[in-house]
Amino acid sequence: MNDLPASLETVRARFAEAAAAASNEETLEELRVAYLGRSGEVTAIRRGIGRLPPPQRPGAGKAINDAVAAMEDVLAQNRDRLAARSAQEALAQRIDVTFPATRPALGSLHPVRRIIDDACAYFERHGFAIVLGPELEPDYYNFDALNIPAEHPAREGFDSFWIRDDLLLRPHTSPMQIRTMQRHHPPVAIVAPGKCYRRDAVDARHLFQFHQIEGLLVAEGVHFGHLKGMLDGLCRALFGESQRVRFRPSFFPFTEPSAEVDTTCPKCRGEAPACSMCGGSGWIELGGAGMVHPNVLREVGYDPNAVSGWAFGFGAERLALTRYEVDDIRRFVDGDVDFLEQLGALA
Ligand code: FA5
Repeated sequence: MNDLPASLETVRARFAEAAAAASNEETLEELRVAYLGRSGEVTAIRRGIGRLPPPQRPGAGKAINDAVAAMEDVLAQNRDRLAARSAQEALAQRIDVTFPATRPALGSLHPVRRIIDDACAYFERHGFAIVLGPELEPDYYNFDALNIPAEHPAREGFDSFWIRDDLLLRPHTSPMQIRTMQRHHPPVAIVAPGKCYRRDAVDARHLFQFHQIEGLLVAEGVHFGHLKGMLDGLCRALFGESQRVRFRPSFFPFTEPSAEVDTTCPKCRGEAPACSMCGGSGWIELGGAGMVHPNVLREVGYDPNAVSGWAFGFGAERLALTRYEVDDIRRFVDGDVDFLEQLGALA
């Protein structure tokens, strides 16, 4: 035990080196047990004191106590080091709940969808039901039942994409008049929105696939004034209170009398001779309308002497063009997200 200070110093240095290399609390604890525990190295040295001559014992005891105190300091310092490191790691991984979040892109309803919803909501408020029908229709529903017999020239305007000899993609939503009346006794009050197809060349006013909103009211004593009132109200609900509606005489085989319905050009209100929306006329055409033809009522088993009705069919894209003052219908289908976002912001 004469070299006690030297061997204590070696043990202490080894211990300090191992403690500095420890990467977690468990390793530090293992070191403490291996050096300072009941069977640890320093404890074994302490046990040797008893074999020393009595005068040397106090000095040896003090040297060992000093070494143990120094090693406990080393342990404490390394515990602090590890605790500081894990606090720093936790800070690095911390989720800052006060940090402004990245807003997910929510999108918005397509302007055509929105105008269809708004038109339907207007009619629902007046007690109409919303009905949907097939986009592929037999020519019976598209033509014959609508008073357009084979070889009738009106078929040409509605010519569409034929899937079979007797089946085509519907060119208008008017077949829903027949389907509704065949299923229900009068009175009926429905709105039928949906896709339509025509082999029209695509330009600023035409698409080959577009949407129409069909309306039908049949009951006792229904007259043209009711139609005018409802469509006037629709335009004011969709475009604003100052909006006006104009009816021009027209022809549809399934209505008599028939009319084309126009609404005030929202862009120039008739005051710009070179207006890009209405061409200077001051009016935008929305679609056709009229009193349901007696032949159509008879076809579905209704008595034209007992009930009368009106119907209309508006182009939904034309409504959206009018509301958003867009001058080219193709803007609605060319997938330009910036354009759609601008209109979405006008919701
Ligand atoms: C009809 O389709 C009739 N079924 C409307 C009707 C219903 C009249 C009930 C009487 C009673 P028309 O072919 O005019 O009518 O079309 C109506 C509207 O659909 C047009 O005014 C226009 O707004 C829209 N439309 C027609 N073709 C296209 C197209 N290629 N692209 C975009 N919109 C169109």
